[in-house]
Amino acid sequence: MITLAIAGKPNCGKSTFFRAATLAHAEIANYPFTTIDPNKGVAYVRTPCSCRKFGLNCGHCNDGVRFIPINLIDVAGLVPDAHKGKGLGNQFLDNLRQAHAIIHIIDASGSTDIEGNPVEPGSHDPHTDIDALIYEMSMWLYGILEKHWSKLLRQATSKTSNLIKLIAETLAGLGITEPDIIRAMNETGFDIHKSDDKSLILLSCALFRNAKPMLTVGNKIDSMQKEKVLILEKEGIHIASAAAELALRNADAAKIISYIPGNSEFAIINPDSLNSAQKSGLAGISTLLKTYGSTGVQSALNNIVFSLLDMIVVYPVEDETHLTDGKGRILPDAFLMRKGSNPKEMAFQVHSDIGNGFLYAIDAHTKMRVKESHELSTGDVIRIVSTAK
Ligand SMILES: Nc1nc2c(ncn2[C@@H]2O[C@H](COP(=O)(O)OP(=O)(O)OP(=O)(O)O)[C@@H](O)[C@H]2O)c(=O)[nH]1
Ligand SMILES: [Mg+2]
Repeated sequence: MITLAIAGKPNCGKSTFFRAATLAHAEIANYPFTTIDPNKGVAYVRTPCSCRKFGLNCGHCNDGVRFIPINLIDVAGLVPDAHKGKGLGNQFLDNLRQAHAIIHIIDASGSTDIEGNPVEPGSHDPHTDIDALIYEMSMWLYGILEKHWSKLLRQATSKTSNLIKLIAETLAGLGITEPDIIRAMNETGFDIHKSDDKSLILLSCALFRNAKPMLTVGNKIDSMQKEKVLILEKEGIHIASAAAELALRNADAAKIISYIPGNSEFAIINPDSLNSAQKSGLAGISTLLKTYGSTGVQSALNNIVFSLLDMIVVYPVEDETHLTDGKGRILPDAFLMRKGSNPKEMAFQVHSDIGNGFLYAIDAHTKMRVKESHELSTGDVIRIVSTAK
């Protein structure tokens, strides 16, 4: 399953974002290092369900909106020099190992300093937090690489191809692959014969960038002037209010409102049951939704999975006429796969036996056979025919 890690300096709203996205418990408070041990939970990406294209109601979506699970990890805050052990040190950076991508939360309202201490709103420039986090993560990776560097160079016997393999073996636990290393070497003009500290640091930065795509999320927009939020958005920062999303999801869970995550509106179920604080809270969030289109939490998750990680959604079925599995359930599974995946890879995602016994596949839209090498598209419903049951 895809895993995303939420990272950022202390007190920027990581746990609030995590709770809003998962409804799992996580401590939230206005001081640094509230979170020490990572919180882990299940969040969802949102996609139009393919059942509607067939005029069906699968029973696994919310009015045609399908939610597909992903893992989310909320880690401890990261302060300058964390890679040298400052703050909670770099132990939690290890939590990033398993992440396919990183959600970098910044406090866009500028109401916390670089170490997460509350300051006068607007007095801290959130842009500085972006570079600080990238620097810490890159230096952490550099630290790992540097520890092994002289041994790796010796074993590589001056051959770049050997070195690439050896680095990949050393960093395999971080999800860093040979193509990541080749790209990073090309980007930085790495030369095995001139590898000094500086070139190794540059390589580490590029490696991190390639291996762990990152979306910067400017949080706390509910406490900011619209003009300032729009400037950040223009700069390519994804804007969000995790607090607003958390309030909406909690109110939906309590049946106070009806809200589908990612929507630009919600409905109050019983207006007479609300006290005045609830009424004004919801009115404020309603204005925020009208102003920015959504709270930005769901769209952040979607953006990472579908844009940065380039995933598509495909649905395996056993019966391409009724779109059912062996138990008669309509489109019970929705898989996230890398763009460019083919039916045989999809068969392996269902089960390794199904993949090994792959014969051919049928596209439920066209009812035609598709080749093992056919590139799948998002929304495809595919029957896999395999010798394995
Ligand atoms: N106004 C506003 N406040 C928020 C938002 N998200 C979080 N906060 C507040 O920011 C403070 C820190 O929130 P947390 O979620 O605990 O932050 P964190 O990044 O997990 O903090 P650490 O675990 O200490 O690193 C709390 O007072 C939250 O209520 C938001 O979207 N808007
Ligand atoms: Mg926290």
